[in-house]
Amino acid sequence: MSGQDHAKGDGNSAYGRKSFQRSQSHFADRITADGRDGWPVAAHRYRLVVSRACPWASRAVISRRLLGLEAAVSMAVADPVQDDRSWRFTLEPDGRDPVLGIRFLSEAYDRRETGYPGGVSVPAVVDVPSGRLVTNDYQRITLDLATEWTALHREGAPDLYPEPLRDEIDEVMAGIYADVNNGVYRAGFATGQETYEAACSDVFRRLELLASRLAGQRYLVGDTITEADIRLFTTLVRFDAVYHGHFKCNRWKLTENPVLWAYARDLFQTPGFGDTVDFDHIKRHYYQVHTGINPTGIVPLGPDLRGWLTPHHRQELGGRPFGEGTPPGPVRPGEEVPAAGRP
Ligand SMILES: N[C@@H](CCC(=O)N[C@@H](CS)C(=O)NCC(=O)O)C(=O)O
Repeated sequence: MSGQDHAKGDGNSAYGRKSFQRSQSHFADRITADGRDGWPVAAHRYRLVVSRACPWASRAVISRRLLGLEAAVSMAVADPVQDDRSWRFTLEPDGRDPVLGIRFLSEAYDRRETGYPGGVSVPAVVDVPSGRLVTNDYQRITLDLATEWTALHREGAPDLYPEPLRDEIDEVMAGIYADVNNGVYRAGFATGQETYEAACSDVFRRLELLASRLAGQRYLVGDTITEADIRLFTTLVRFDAVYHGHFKCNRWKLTENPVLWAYARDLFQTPGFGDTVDFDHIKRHYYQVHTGINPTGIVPLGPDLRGWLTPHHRQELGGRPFGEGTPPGPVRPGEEVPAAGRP
């Protein structure tokens, strides 16, 4: 099955002998207010293609909700289980994305570059009129939603990447990326004991540091939600469901770390975060697609999700989740997470 995170550059697959290496996003055009790459910010022009299983894509799903870009940028949700042609629109009744008219995300990649040999990944932003992929640059997409799309933000949208805090946000996010977001993958796909142990240690060392930071402050940087919180949340919310078991990051469970568990619940219960999470998609994707590390494809029944909705008391630390702004309204009709994926 090719539906796996690809490793490029050294010719090894993610399951090769060397340690797991995440590929660079190949299509890195930017959609900007001034349109300098040929892709100007515009309402109803672009379609965000995601999997709710994917932590990198989930960043964009959350940002789109927090910023109120749902009307301006439509969203396609792929089947969490890829086949040998990768991401597909089999959740739609006729197996085709209703806006792009395609059955596989690879068709948008092909229209952009014929014969592109790399992996087909989400998140992907597709130009609706031409059907061409614009970008799959997961590190950039959310920063641009926050800073280039401001003309189309909802009233009361938060500033997720405030100018005066950018150096600090970038520094925190660099550690989160290396040791947490990608660290769990390095542990999960390690094929040698030492590589696994090093990666797993990185994960928990960084999580402990982040827990100390968050013990006395509600959010990672400043006193409002920023891009850094989105990036930590997308790994934490998957932790007990897939990273603890499937990826062997099992020194402790999220639910056993009082600070991070309360922090994650606080965000989960904030409009725009938990209402985008589909635990059913998350579990089926990881356990069924990564057959190299779970050959039976069996999806475990647990964990019990009810704790996600319990009181977190983090408001006692102060903080203003949306700064001067307001929370987003309800999820758009048709974009609700099905009951099977919710706590
Ligand atoms: N674009 C990046 C990151 C995004 C990413 O890894 N997305 C995963 C899902 S979580 C994906 O689409 N993997 C499918 C594949 O690489 O075939 C990459 O190529 O590594």
